[in-house]
Amino acid sequence: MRVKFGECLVELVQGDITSQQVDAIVNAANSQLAGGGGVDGAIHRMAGPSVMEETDRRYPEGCPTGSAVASTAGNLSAKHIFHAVGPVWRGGNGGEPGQLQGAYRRCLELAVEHECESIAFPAISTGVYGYPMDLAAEHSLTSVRDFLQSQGQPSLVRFVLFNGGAFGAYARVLESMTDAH
Ligand code: AR6
Repeated sequence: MRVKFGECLVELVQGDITSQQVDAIVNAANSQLAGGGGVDGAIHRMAGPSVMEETDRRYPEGCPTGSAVASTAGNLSAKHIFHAVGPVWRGGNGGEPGQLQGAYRRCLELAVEHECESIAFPAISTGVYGYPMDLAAEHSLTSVRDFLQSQGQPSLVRFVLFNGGAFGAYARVLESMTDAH
């Protein structure tokens, strides 16, 4: 599914984020940048050890929740990895929506700073961190739409959803945004 916001395209695909041909791939990291399972495990396995060496050296303090930091992409075909730290879901009253939106926004800022035309996101926080998929779809797509409407770049934002349930949740929200605008 593809929707245009001004000159920018938002695209939903079902698949594996590590195989995307884009300028920047976003990792769903933890605030220690310590690696782990899910997207984080898959990205570090495919990228190779140079990426963890780089984040250890450049970001010894890690990265706060709701933000992101950049590294090179090792063996991946992308030029950059943006390591984004989404919130752990604790019921929704602990500032989780703002933190999730902040993580997406910071990645888009990094994309502009690094002159990326295309960026691929996973559904940050919806795995181990337990963010409900339908709310994650709404909050992340709102953040991306608002950024694209105000900044007019990057040209392509792709969400890579791992299964049909995630794809359906994102598609429903994106569809409702096209009705509205
Ligand atoms: N490509 C695309 N999506 C994927 C892939 C993949 N290869 N693998 C899993 N997903 P998670 P989080 C989906 O748990 O919730 C790690 O241990 C998955 O189905 O990767 O932000 C980190 O180190 C889910 O919908 O990230 C952190 O400690 C989504 O990606 C912690 O988990 C995110 O799931 C971060 O948890």
